[in-house]
Amino acid sequence: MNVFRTSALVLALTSLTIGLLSGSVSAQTVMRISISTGGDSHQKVAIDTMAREVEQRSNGRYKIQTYYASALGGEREATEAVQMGTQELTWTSTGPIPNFVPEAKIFDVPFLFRDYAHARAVLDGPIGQEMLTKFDSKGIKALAWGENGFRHMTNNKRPITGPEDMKGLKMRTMENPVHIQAYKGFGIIPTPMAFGEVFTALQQGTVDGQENPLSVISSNKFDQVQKYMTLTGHVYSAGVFLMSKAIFDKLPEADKKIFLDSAKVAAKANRDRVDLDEKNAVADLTKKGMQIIVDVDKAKYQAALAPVFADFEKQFGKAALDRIKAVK
Ligand code: EAX
Repeated sequence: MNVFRTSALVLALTSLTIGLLSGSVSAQTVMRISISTGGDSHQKVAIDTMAREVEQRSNGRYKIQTYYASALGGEREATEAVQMGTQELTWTSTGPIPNFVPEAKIFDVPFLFRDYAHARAVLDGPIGQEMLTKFDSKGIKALAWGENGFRHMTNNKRPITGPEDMKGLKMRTMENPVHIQAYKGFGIIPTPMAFGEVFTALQQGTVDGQENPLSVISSNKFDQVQKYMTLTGHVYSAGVFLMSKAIFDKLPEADKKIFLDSAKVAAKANRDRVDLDEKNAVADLTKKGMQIIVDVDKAKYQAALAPVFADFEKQFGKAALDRIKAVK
């Protein structure tokens, strides 16, 4: 029996070697990509599409393993791993990005983007494309902008009918300095935390609430741990496909194009799923028991942030903010 096994193994190894040398069997490069959100989500669509597109376009020369629900760490850890080259790819919201590319934090300014069409036009236009190049010097290749969505306030204490209702609420925030400064402007007590800890923190009452897009709230079942939501849409949360620059730079030109083109296709699928969630999530979450305030006077929330906006104009320059607002 052993003789038979040994000769079969030798035969297999020999044919593999011949295949590899003749190019008829190409070696497969395995890579990993991760997201922080669990469940059937817009972020899952993003990385599943990325994996499928790269494998198909490379005829299987690249295999991308997909990891969900912070399995490879939170967004900040995953971005650090990509920067160090210990992880090849990740999809992340721009939440932790200011820690890597400070210039990108302008996109986190509350009420900067009018709606999805405006946000996508900015990101896909000169301003957004130029911003992608700012990742290069940080050891990160930003392949394409994805989308997390407009963020809304949820909590367990009380319905938020206006900015005054947020005073004193202990809210989980992303590890994002622009968000933290803005939410303090509402009188919120901010608690920065990686996404993987949020559900438990809400369940245990460590924090009163959090803020996230409908797609995230829905796919992570926050209706089970949050009673009230107000569709404040106070921040547009972009997503971004990141790759280790060291690994990207070593790719043959044709393969670089495969990764860039695949990320663009994945970004479209990502945005399409956000559009779908935006249509369905409010009715679905209401059915599951959340009390949702839909008619929101955003001007009131913007007025409450006037002092913070004055500081953001100093931080980013009024011209830079106006340039984004002026995009049609
Ligand atoms: O998966 O950390 C956050 O709130 C971000 O929105 C993250 O993408 C959620």
